Amino acid sequence: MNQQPIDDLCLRLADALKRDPRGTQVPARLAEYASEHDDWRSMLHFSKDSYTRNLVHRCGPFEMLLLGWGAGHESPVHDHSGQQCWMAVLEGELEEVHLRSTPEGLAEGRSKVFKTGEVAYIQDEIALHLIRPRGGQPAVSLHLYAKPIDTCMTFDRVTGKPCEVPLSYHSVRGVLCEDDPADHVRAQFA
Ligand code: CSS
Ligand code: FE2
Repeated sequence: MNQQPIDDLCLRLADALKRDPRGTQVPARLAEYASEHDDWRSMLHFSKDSYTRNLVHRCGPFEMLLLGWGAGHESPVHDHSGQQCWMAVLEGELEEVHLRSTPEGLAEGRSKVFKTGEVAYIQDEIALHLIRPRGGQPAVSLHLYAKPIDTCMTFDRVTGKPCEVPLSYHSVRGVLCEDDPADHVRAQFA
């Protein structure tokens, strides 16, 4: 495998998380990568149907994904399975809306726009959230989940009803997953 800047980033992040599991250095590393590199383009796919989850790297402590957002796409309201999530915007602008679950349904909190090069952070104690691209334009984001997340809870926008959903990959290292994504993960990272 050729060592690309994004692979170098993964090595640095693995080292940073080993030294400090809270990931104090992660936002700076992600922002630096976002401003200097675009080798991620070879591992990104879009879909007209929904945002895509493209796996870059997976190991015990974390997974790194590229998310491709088409204009008008939106994530469900979701949690992060008790894990930490950093999101760096690589292209375009993304809006993050915080929400919390109440007995009466979902309550909306603050909304914030993240521009190219900016980094967002969330974990379950902060809020649930939803993500969507802004300005009628597509966007691309780089996500770090520590540890990897295979399922999450989604919440119905109207009733607030929770539902556990499996999370799958649209592609792994640029190769589309037409069959079982787990086979691609095993082939690349086992
Ligand atoms: N958590 C969502 C994206 S928004 S952080 C996901 O991984 O699909
Ligand atoms: Fe999220």
